[in-house]
Amino acid sequence: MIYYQSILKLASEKKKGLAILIDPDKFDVSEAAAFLKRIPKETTHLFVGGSTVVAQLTEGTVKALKALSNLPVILFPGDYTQITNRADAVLFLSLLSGRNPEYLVGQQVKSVAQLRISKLEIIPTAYILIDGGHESAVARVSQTKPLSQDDLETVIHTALAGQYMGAKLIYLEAGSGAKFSVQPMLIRAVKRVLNIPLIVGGGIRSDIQKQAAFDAGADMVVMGTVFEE
Ligand code: 1GP
Repeated sequence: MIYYQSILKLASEKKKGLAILIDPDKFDVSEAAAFLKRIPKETTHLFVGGSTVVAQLTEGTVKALKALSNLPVILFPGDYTQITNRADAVLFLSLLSGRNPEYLVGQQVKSVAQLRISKLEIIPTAYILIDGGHESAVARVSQTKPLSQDDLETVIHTALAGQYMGAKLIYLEAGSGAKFSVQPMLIRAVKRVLNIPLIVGGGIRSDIQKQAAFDAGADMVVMGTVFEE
């Protein structure tokens, strides 16, 4: 688990991870080199995935990124067709905020035929959708509702359920392009009860928002839309 260990190390040394999310649907591979020059120097990981991506696009995007960058490329798949052996690792997501069996375990079972013959590092991740003030693609595609930012208890219990079930990471997601990112108070409350790293993403567009998430206890922040634009 070298990629997971590197995230654990960041968290244990109180260093912060910054993942730039690349949605193959919105990414021009011929611009990959220019894109990589523009992302922040403190970037630690590249995440690749999206809610509605065509399979071949993921493969081409990962190939281009691996050729041009030494950063770890981690799949953040919207469904099992987005898995490609060319990446380094995969966040093995279970959408614990929802009650749609397809995204709790169905997609995971469908992914096994490919995963079991690949060298991808598999990182079990509890994925929790939080209301970001918009209709997110995750909610639309998964047909699930996000948890309210005000319902601290449910968010905390969902994150802990993930940890008790063996997740290695908790991902609080406000949804790509969220109007409101996950509030620092919520990040702080979740981080306080966890003993695994916490990833936060969705609607984080500025250094100030990013720093606020870090200060509240996020071990890694994910930013996508702001760099897509
Ligand atoms: C979405 O958390 C990520 O899955 C990133 O969101 O595109 O809003 O940065 P943004």
